[in-house]
Amino acid sequence: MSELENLESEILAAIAAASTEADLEEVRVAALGKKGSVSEQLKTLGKLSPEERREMGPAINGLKQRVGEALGARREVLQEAALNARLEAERIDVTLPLRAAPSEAGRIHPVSQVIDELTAIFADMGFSIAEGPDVETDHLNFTALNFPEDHPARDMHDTFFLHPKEDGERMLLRTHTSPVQIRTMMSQKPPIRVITPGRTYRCDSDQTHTPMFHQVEGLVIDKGSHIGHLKWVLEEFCKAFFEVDEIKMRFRPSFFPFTEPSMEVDIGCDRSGNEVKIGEGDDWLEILGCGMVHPNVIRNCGLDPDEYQGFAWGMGIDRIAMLKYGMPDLRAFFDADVRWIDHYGFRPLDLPTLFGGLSR
Ligand code: 2NL
Repeated sequence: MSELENLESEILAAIAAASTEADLEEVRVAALGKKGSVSEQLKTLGKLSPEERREMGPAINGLKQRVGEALGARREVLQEAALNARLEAERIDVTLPLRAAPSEAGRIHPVSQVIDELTAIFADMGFSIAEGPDVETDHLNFTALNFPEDHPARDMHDTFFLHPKEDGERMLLRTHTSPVQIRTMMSQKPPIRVITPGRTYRCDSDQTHTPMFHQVEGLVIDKGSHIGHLKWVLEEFCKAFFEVDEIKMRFRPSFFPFTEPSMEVDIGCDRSGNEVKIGEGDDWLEILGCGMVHPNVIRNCGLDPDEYQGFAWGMGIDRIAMLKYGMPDLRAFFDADVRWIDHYGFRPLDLPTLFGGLSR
């Protein structure tokens, strides 16, 4: 075999062996590049005699052309193989379900859900929502509510106090939402119908108590409001909230400094199974406290107790949320565990309404 034939078979073998376009490019440079083996052969033509050149010229150029064609053919094969491999690797199943958008994947905390439900129920009865600051004065949290100076609830052990201000006044974290209702009575003329959902704080932490918890209170002040109205409002609320047609309620005498008379309210329930069922059975469950607003409280807000009277109630939102949605552990409410909120949370666009259903 001549030198040229040897070179040609070597190059064609290298082309056939190249398995990627990058390998093939190396073969091309080694053969047809400036210093490539075929190019070096072409350079020898200048030194040959005219006769030799007439023979070798077409032979080397023929080699160059065949190598070029082989490179082109191999490149096409490799390109097609690369494309097929990519199509195979990037294959997608367009029939798979979509991943949820962030607005779909987010969840509403059960406490927020219950506040929205309470809002829907009481708005329907003509109540407004009132809100106030978490940091309150001793006067609005205790004194205006007829707590005596030495009442145990004012104790350091139950109430979070802030450092005293320069004038000596000690602010505190509200222990109930009642100061919001005091503010409402001081700033609005009756008739008053408000509910006050919000955060409240007590120095208490165990299985069933967290230092921050949620409360909702209700207040009605008018000239002729009486205990019969109170009973009706609470019955309608309980039926709507627990989404049952009938519910048994029991009013027991109790004591709060800010109401007279004061009552605690139990609802009928069934505890025979694993969970508490509301609206059936022969057991009782305490869910709220209430009463007729004490005349001292009405007077402390600048209203005449001989002209105006009313009723109020209060209950724990976290507790009724646990009851309604069967969540066994209060502390999980504030752990910010995404697995818990995925399980117990509510869809962001399913707003509770009386016509659409509170919890569906
Ligand atoms: C309970 C009991 C109650 C009130 C809260 C209230 C507010 C004002 C005047 C009179 Cl401004 N009363 N609120 C009344 C009775 C009971 O809460 O057990 N809460 C968890």
